[in-house]
Amino acid sequence: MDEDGFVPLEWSKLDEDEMLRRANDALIENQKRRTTRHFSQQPVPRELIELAIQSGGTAPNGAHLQPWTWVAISKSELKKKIRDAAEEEERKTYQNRMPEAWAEVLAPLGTDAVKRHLTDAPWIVVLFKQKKRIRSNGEWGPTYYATESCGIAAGLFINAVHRMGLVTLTHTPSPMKFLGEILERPDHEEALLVMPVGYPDEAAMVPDIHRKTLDEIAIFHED
Ligand code: IYR
Repeated sequence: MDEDGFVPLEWSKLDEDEMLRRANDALIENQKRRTTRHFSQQPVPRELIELAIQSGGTAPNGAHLQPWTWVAISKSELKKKIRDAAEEEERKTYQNRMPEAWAEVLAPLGTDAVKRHLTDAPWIVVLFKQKKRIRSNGEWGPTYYATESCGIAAGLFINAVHRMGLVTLTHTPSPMKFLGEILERPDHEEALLVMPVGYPDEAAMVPDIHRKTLDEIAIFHED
């Protein structure tokens, strides 16, 4: 291939033993990741957050429009404002808006309307999805598969945070409109996820839950 705008793929072959070793290592490492609600207030250098965001930004995404904006907040006053607004919405959700079918599956996870992690964690990263973008002709155009793209990006971000020895929690206050208002994001950006990042508290706890087995999550069709 010698088409304009293309460069050779940088790729090197691994032998099968090495592939298996790496696949196992990745699984073992990923199995250690847990979501905790208990964060230490110990500071985390901005550089680590920058690196995690850059990992998130490597995600495959619709038409390579990279339809995400990551807002990283360590400013205490702003974290408090976000916590207050999130708790106000969440109180309504937990008290009035949450159907029984939802409450029953959340109960074992110990979630509630108190969002201490939003002020305990040294950083909160809010991921916004860009619903529109400026075309090369200067007009507004749509983005494509922006939700899927941001979902993949969040996964890579979460993985990067885990690999650097920190913890995060995917918090989804609902509705999330207040985040765009507080963080002064334009209307074409929609908040998708709030991810506090930091060290776990020394006494951090996690629910005693288990992941589904391969047989429970996968179906293979082979020759
Ligand atoms: N958004 C609420 C409720 C919540 C919903 C699900 I689905 C969870 O897995 C966890 C919590 C909250 O953040 O508490």
